[in-house]
Amino acid sequence: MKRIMTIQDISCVGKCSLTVALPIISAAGVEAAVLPTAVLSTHTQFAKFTFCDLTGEIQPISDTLDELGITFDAIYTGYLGSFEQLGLVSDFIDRFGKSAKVVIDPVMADNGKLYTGFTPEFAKAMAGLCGKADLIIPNLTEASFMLGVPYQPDYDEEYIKALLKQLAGLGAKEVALTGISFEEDKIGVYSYSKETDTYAYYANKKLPLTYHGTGDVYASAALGALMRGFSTEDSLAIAVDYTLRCMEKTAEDPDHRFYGVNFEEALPYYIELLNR
Ligand code: PXL
Repeated sequence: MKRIMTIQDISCVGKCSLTVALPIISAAGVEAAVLPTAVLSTHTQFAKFTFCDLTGEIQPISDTLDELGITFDAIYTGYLGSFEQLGLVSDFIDRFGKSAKVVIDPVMADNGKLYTGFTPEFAKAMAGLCGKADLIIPNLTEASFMLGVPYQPDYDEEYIKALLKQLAGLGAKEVALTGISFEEDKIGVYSYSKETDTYAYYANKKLPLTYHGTGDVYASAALGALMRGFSTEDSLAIAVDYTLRCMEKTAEDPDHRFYGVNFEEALPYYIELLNR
């Protein structure tokens, strides 16, 4: 059984980061080890939240796991809260990443805006960390901030391809841009592989809705599929289909929470996709 390490916060309520990554990766039949970077009462999109920083735990946990000889098949990072954490995660990748696939979701921003607490300087530092990845999974806003270019929601295919090449210039072997749409009723992922110098695009239905937490669901589902042996292209496509189903389940539920998607009800479909 594969074992991955995911490094991100735990938001007690909010259906994001670790509370999403753990169940999805477990459903893929992959052991999910966690390195929590902070404990928040909720994610930062709520009107108020507590934030307990666990930066000081990263090094001792890393040292102890290393001394025990524990290794990982992948390292998957999501929301990281400070420059210091970026440095510690970079050290973690140096230590455990040689035989592990490194997947970085540079969670920082969406819809043209940085999330509360992030700055353009942080985005530049995150871009540095992305240089160590095998695969990065930003959305268009995160990509724009990391490259220091204006957020351009009106794009064409040439623009996306050029952006992907610039992102690959940060150092990652493969780059996937999420939330890319060229037709009103379709949305998906555009990816680029430096090794083969090839692009891929996969899209499914675009719902006239947006929900919080879909980025974390997407990256976790892609990681689970990668660990199950699917190619990057197929893993990114499986994650598109699963994320759409999560959104559909949410839209069907008149009592759905405002802060996340009903990813739990779509887990059987995810497992079905992985077993095809
Ligand atoms: O879903 C991304 C995310 C993860 N963790 C925390 C967040 C957010 C987005 O706002 O605030 C704490």
